Amino acid sequence: EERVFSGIQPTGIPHLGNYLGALESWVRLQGQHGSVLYSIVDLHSITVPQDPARLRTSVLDVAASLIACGIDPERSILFQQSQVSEHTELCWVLGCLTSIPRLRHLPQWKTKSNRKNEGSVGLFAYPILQAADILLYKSTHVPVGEDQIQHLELAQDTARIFNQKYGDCFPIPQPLLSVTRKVKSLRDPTSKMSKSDPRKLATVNITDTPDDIRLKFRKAVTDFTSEVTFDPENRPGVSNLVAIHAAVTGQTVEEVVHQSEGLETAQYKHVVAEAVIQKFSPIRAEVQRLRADAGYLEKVLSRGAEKAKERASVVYQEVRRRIGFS
Ligand code: AQP
Repeated sequence: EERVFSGIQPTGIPHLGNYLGALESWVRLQGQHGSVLYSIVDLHSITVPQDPARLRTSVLDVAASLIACGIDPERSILFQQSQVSEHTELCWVLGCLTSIPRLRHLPQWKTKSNRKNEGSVGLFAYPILQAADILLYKSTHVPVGEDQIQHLELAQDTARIFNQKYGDCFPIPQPLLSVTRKVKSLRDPTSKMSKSDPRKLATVNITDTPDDIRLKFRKAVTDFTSEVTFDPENRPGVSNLVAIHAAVTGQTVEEVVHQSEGLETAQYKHVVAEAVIQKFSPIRAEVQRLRADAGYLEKVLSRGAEKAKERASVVYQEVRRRIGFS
């Protein structure tokens, strides 16, 4: 049986990149696989400082966003990671099978710890927790972006090491690579769009108002050539707009470029903004409706945690038995 696992951090409302790079395919995977688990990974989010009140709100905001985007709590298991304590327990076990040099070159550590590598132990161990998230459900498939491949390889290695030492327990999880390229920041098209980007106009959230969206695209950094072409190497700014435009309208990049022939970049930004507004208006309305009903969201999450825990505890009991804890 195929089992899918993926996670998103509760670090604020998801953005266009989260949607196109992950959530859209998460929605599609429901019904295509035996079981599908999506986790709001709050344990991961505290590897960098978080404000408690904001974290609390973010968990519900992300739950509302996932449901609004089409994650159906009846068809997938939607839950908050910290509500299933086996994630941390398995993380410890797997950490004892992982060497320090194996972790040192992984991307999360390199980008989020500061230049002198003075990050926390938690940040360093982040990929082990990720491996635990995946293996705890004996997941077979993990939808990931290209930047996450090295982390998934660690999960695969860890599964192999465990199996070799303690007998066949975990399937080797396979990546389901997202085909969309990374959505780039509207302020700096050489870096990815990110929730934690402090620049106000860099990130388009799925709940932005039409006016916000128009403003952000109007101010999007492009170059001095006023023409619509797709050339990510030499023209990252305009190419990012073209990629977004194609993704939100379900067209190919070629179709979009062809349609936009003769438009000045300024006019084109307006076209893209309107396409984004059209795509996200219904989602925005739904997020607002759900956010007003915290009781419902909490119920969905606690029901999800119950279902996740049911599966997690069976696997973790097996792990305990195999390593000699019981
Ligand atoms: N810019 C992006 N383009 C395409 N996909 C993206 N993802 C993130 N940014 C882009 C994908 O979204 C999923 C959930 O991401 P996450 O919550 O784990 O956060 P992240 O990857 O660290 O990126 P964020 O959203 O910018 O968050 P912060 O600022 O909190 O680090 C993942 O599948 C990711 O690949």
